[in-house]
Amino acid sequence: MARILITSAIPYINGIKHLGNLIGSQLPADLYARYQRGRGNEVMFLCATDEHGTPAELAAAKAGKPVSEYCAEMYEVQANIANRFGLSFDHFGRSSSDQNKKLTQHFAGKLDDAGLIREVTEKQVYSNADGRFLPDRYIEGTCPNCGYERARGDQCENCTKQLDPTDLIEPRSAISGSTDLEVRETKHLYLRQSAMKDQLDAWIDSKSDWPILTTSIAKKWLHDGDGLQDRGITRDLDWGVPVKKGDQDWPGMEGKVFYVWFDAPIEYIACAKEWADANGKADAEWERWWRTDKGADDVRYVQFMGKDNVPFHTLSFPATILGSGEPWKLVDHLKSFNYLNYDGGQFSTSQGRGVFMDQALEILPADYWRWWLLSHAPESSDSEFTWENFQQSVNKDLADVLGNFVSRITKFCRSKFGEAVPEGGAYGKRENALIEELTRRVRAYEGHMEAMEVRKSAQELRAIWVAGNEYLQAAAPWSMFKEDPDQAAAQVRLGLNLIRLYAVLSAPFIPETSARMLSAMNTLDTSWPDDVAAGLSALPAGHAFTVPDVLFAKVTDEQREDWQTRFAGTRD
Ligand code: B3M
Ligand code: ZN
Repeated sequence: MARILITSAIPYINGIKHLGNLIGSQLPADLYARYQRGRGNEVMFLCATDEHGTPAELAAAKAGKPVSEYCAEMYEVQANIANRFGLSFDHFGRSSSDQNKKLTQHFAGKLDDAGLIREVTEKQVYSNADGRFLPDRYIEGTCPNCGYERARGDQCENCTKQLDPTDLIEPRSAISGSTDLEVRETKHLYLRQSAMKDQLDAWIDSKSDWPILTTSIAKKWLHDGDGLQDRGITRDLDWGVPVKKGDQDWPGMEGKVFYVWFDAPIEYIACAKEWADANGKADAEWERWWRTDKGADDVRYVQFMGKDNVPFHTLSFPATILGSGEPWKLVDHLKSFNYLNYDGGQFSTSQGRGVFMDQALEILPADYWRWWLLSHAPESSDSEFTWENFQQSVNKDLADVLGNFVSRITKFCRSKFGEAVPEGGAYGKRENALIEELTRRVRAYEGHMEAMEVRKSAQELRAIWVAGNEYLQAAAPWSMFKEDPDQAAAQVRLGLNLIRLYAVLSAPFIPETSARMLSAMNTLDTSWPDDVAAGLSALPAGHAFTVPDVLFAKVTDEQREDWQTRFAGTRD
C-alpha cells in the first residue's frame, strides 16, 4: 500500500470561490485523492483557508467586521460549500491557526539561524490619520497616464498601467480617504533566496518528470535578469502571524507580521498537525506524513494549483524548507492548471463575474458540475465554460449515456425477472468481447488517473460507459427474452454488474451518484476491478436490488436560457 500526501492550493478567505478557482486546484486534487483511496492506498488530503494579508483585511472592512470574526465566519461558509461539492479533505484547516503561527515562527527562526535572513530598510507610505503604513493597493489617486480618479497604488484598473504609489496624483488612503500621507522608513526581513539559487536549481533539475510548463516557470525565475531575488517576508499590517524568531521576540520587528505568501504554504504542514490535534492523535501521526526522519521518506507528495501559484511552490516554499536545514518532505509532483474562462471573458471574484460555488449548487447537484469541470479541465491550455457546452455534456454524457444505461437495465430486469439479479444462461462471445474491451479501457483509465491527466481520464471513463451502452444495444435482451430467456438473463446479469463496476470507477468524478448506484445495487462492495471479469460477477444471481430514481435530469433549453441571463451580469 502506497502512502500519498495531497495538497490543494489553499483558497483565499475573501469570499466564495468561483468555478474557475474550483477546477484550478481543489477539484482535481479531490479526484486524485478519491482515486488513490479507491485503489486502496493510504491518502492524506489537506486543504485550508488562506486567511492573512491584504485581501482578508479589505474584505473584512467591506463587510464591516473585525477581521478575525470575518475569517471565522467565512471559514465556516467555505468549509460547508466544499463539503457539499464532495471535496473529501482529511482536514480543512485555517492558516490563522495556532499550529501555523508556531510553525511559521519556527521556520523563520531556523532560517535566521542558518544566516538566510537579512534586514532591509525601505521607504513606504504612512497614513497619519489611519496610524499605519499602507500597502500599495490601499493607496488610491488619479492615474498619471489616463486620468482615472480611482487608480490604485499598484496598478490603474482603467488603463492597466503598473504604478508605484508615488506616481499617483493626489494620493489618498483607501481606508479613510485621508490625504495626510507621508513617506517613512520601515524595516523588513528578506529571505536570502539568492544564496540558495544553486541548491534550488539542482533540486529542479532532479525533477525530470515534471511538465515543462512547471519547470520553465521555475527556471525563468532562477535565471532571467539578475537571477533569483531575495524576497521580503514581512509586512506592516496588524493581521497576520506576528514576526518572531521561534518563540523569541525579534528586536526591531515589533508590531509586524509575516507576508501572507510566507505563512500560507507552511499551512500545508501545520494543517496536518491541526488534523492530528482535532482527532486526538499524537504528533507522530502527522509527522509520519511530513518528516523524512519520522517515516515520510516513503510518502509521495503531490501538489495541485493554478499556474500563477507555481513560482511560490517551486522556489519560495522549497527555499523555506531547504533553508531550515530540517528533514521536511519536499514536493514530488506538482500538477498545475491554466485558467477556465467564462462565456467569452474571465471569471472574476472582484467583479463578481461568472458562476460561484454556492450559486452552482442552487441550480444543480455537485456531480453535474464536477463532471463538466473535470472533463473540461484547463490542462494544456485555457478552457472556456459556456452554457451550451455545459448543457450538451450533461445531457449526452450523464443523462443519455450513464443515466440511461442504469435506468434501462434495472427497469427491464424488474419487468421481466423482478428486482433480483436473474439466474440462468452464461456469458458468451459478445460478453467476453465486452470484458476484453473493458479490461483494456480500465487499464488505460488507471494510467491516465495515475498520471493526473484529468481530461484523458474523463474521456476514457466516458468510453467505458459507452461500451456498456453499445453492448446493451447489440445484445438487446428485450428481444432475446422471447427466444431465449436464459440468454437474456445472463445479459441482464452482466448489465446489473456493470452498474456496480461503473459506480466504483466513476466515484472519483461523481461520488454522490456513485453512492446512489451502489445503494440501488444493494452492495457495499467497492473493490477496484483489478480483474474486470471477476468484477463483473460480484453480484450473484438472486442478489436483490432496487430501481433508482433518474440519475441525471436533462438540462432543458429553457433552463439554459434562464441561467444564461441570470449569470450574464455580475454579483454584488
Ligand atoms: N491563496 C492564491 C490562490 O488561491 C493563494 C494560494 C496559496 S497556496 C499556499 O490562488
Ligand atoms: Zn490609468
